[in-house]
Amino acid sequence: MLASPTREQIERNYEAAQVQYKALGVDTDTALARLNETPISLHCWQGDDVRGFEVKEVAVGGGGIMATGNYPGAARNGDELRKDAAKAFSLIPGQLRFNIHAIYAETSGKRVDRDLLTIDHFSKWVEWGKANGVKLDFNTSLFAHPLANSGFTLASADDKVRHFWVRHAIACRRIAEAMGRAQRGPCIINHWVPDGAKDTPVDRWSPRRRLVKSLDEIFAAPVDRDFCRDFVECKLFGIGSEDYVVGSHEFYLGYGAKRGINICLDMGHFHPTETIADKLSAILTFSDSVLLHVSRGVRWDSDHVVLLNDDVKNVFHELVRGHALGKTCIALDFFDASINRIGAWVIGTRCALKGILNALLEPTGMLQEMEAKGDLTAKLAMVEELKTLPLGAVWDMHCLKRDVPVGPAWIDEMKRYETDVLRQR
Ligand code: RNT
Ligand code: ZN
Repeated sequence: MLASPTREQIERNYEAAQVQYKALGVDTDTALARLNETPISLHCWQGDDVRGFEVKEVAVGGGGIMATGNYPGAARNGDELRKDAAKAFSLIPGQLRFNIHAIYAETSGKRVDRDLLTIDHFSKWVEWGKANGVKLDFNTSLFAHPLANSGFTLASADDKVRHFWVRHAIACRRIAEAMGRAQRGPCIINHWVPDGAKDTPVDRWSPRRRLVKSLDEIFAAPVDRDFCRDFVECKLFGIGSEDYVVGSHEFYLGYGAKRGINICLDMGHFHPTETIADKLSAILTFSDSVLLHVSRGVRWDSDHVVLLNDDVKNVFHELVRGHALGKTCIALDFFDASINRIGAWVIGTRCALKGILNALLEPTGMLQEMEAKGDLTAKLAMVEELKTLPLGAVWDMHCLKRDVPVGPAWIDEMKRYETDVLRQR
């Protein structure tokens, strides 16, 4: 058993922390209330290594993304995935949403191609969401399909291929709209398109023109945007698209600005030393909303489990400092098949939440005043002093209040579930 603090210790530590933060003008209770109002969307694809439940004649991979590892216990169907997600949810405090990819349709053993998917194929997800008070988000799946093998989907020069994927994306928007109606609130739908080339394409222009055409066709389909809220996600490179990705950052920034579609920023989709924190104030000066894929790039991979690192802290600092938390849809995007998959969800989500809390506990007004007065030394010194304040004591109180394990106690619960459920699969 991993030792966790007792209730008395948690309360005592919280009271001491409260005094320390109060001295800086920060109210810890207010910070916790705001944290609790901030939803995070957990990605279904961590539970089964982005495999999905499609009935296929042959397994097809690709699309520039890949989960590596063979840790036992991946979910094999919707019931297992829902059960695993519920276990993860029980170990994470706060309002959680669940983010479904189109390949997680449940078609009762029938082969239904992606352009023919409807809300009926997601009825189990909708029922589960309703029964558990979990709102759903959605994604088009333009990979791991014979018509994606060429490396081009919506930007394909083959009209048959391009039309197929346009029909798929429109079908997905209708599904998102129906999910939104069922949950009486928006369903966030993300459009990520893997199209690109491995090496030195000499025509970078035509695929981009075709992607514009496809996106225009997709967004022209009438859906109620109160329920279906679209975002487009850029990328710098993928496996097999190292040299060129059609939907690059500049492409979607331009497309979004011109067409009034908001963009998704994945933290792993930029140059290794480029971070998204500085992009938020620029983008949100012009857009009313942004979707975040909280992720962690490591060298060539963009999808390691999220940790409480400076990148995560800085993203949430920017959002809180800019009063932009409410304009931001926060989702997670990573997949690691080399560790317990529930553990991956819980580590990543708890770290993202700690990142938000860390930002909410900042005496931003005080720092901004120092900066405005030109006292840059004091500002820098304060920024560093703040780093060792007792964030953990406030976080523990949050877990206690929300009735989820405090400290490392969740690791024991995860292990128990692994023995009882995952290793029996
Ligand atoms: C891929 C994108 C995309 C996917 C998911 C599965 O590079 O980040 O968001 O990870 O849609
Ligand atoms: Zn992503």
